[in-house]
Amino acid sequence: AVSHKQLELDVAIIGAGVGGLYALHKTRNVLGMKAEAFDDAGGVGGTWYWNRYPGCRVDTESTVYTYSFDLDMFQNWEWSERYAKQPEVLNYLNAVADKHDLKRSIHFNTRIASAEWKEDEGRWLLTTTAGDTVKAKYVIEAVGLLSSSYAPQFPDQDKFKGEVLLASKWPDNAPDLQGKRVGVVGTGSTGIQIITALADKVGHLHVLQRTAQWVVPLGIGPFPAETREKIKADPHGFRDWALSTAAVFGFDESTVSALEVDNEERKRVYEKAWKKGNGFSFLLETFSDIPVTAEANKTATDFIKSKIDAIVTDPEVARKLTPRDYYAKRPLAADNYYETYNRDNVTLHDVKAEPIERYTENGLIVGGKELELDVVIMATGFDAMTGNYLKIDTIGRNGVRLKDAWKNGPRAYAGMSIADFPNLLMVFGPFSPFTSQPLVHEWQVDFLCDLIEKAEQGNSIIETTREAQDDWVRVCQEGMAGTLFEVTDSWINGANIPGKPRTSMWYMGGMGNYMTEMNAIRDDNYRGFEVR
Ligand code: NA7
Repeated sequence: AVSHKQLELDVAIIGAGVGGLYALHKTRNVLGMKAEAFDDAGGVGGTWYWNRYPGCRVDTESTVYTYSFDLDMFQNWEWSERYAKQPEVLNYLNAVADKHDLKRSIHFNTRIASAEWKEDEGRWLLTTTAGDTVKAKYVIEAVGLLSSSYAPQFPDQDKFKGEVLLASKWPDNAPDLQGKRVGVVGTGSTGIQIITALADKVGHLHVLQRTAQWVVPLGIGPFPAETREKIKADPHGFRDWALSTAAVFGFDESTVSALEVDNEERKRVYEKAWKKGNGFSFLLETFSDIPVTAEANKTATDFIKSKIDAIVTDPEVARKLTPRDYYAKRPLAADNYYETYNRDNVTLHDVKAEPIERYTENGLIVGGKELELDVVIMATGFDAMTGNYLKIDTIGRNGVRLKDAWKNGPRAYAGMSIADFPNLLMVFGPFSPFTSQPLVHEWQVDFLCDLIEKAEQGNSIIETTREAQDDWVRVCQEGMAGTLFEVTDSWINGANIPGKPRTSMWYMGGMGNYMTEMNAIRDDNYRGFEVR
């Protein structure tokens, strides 16, 4: 018989990405608890471990795509670029893990299959896919917002003699694409990075676009020296300022309506943002109401459309590249995106008009015609926010299953906990603020660790009330209602996954307001969390 390992912990952390690493550091190194982490990857890094596709990089400025807890690293880590490439981000996360000696407490290649609350013991029982068990007082799930890959399959894939690669699980032994005929399915953040990175390397690039998206330049360049100086001089001040903004992208959001200025001023603002680059900056730093009203939104899309028309030489290609949707999905940015379609070796296919039907030996049937391909790259996105939580069969108080509790969409309190699931804590869970990640992960982990410390003074139980959860969800849904994010199909509202309930899953009030609310909750004896 196979003998299974049994482990007893204070804190079990699921995930060794940006959130999980910091949760491990904080609980083990700072609070001195017996804490260990579990990840199905072979190393640290979470999303940065798996996403190794060509062109992969952050499109959030590296100035805020970082931890702040290690002051020395925050001040002195030498990012080479304003938008670090994937190997550099992964290298940074490894360096953090090594410096804080985290890896010895991480079980790699280990997937947690189920989690069950044992009421009589006040413990969670986790079981791995290998059958090993872990008992822990607290479980911190840091499982990733955009980590559960979505990979639709076209019929007859087994007949295809070429290779099909999934961008978000890019294999180390991926074939050399030099000179190859490559098809890219998907034109979200991932697709546009791949397309712009591969166009001048492959033989022919076929872009299989189902829905066009608004894309602005990213503005790749060296890490800005003046920001480096600012962070060095006052790291906490810089961090606190970044957290005080709504989206934590390293700029102050505009408070000016796009409709309160004249045409010329609008053009000046958009032109400046276009030159600077960055999707979030174009959406939020220019004017305050682009994602809020159709009229304001149109001023932004008219501007981007004018760029598409000016850049793309073939009017039919320009037409296909022009979205019909609002500019209210996750905003995209890549340098020379539209320029890429002027290349002779790049062909744009509108697969909404002419669908991808099936594979053949030599490629794909698209719109009834065979497209010969050596490699197909799937950049088809993620079951965002809830996907990874629901992959773990989670059973809370009185046998309540998470998949039933979330049948019509997720329910959670403050983005960090769920009624009926005591001591199950989440880093960036549903109804978290709509922001960039690392600094917000840190903030939530700090909050959760304060909560754990408080629980440790009593009976070690943190139990979110249904009432607090209902209130939080209602406030979040009211905040989302009426925004264009709600009515525009994307992973933000679950519309990208067939059959997934389409709901709001975000706190839309911004990080600054979120912290104010959370601090008030803490001062009110952790209202809603019922620490016993
Ligand atoms: P996204 O933004 O969800 O994009 C996925 C793309 O894949 C999008 O263009 C989809 O078209 C396309 N897609 C999905 N299924 C199909 C099928 N069956 N046929 C053709 N095309 C399809 O995912 P990304 O990975 O690019 O980015 C996700 C986030 O990760 C990103 O926002 C960053 O925050 C990091 P659709 O629009 O659904 O028609």
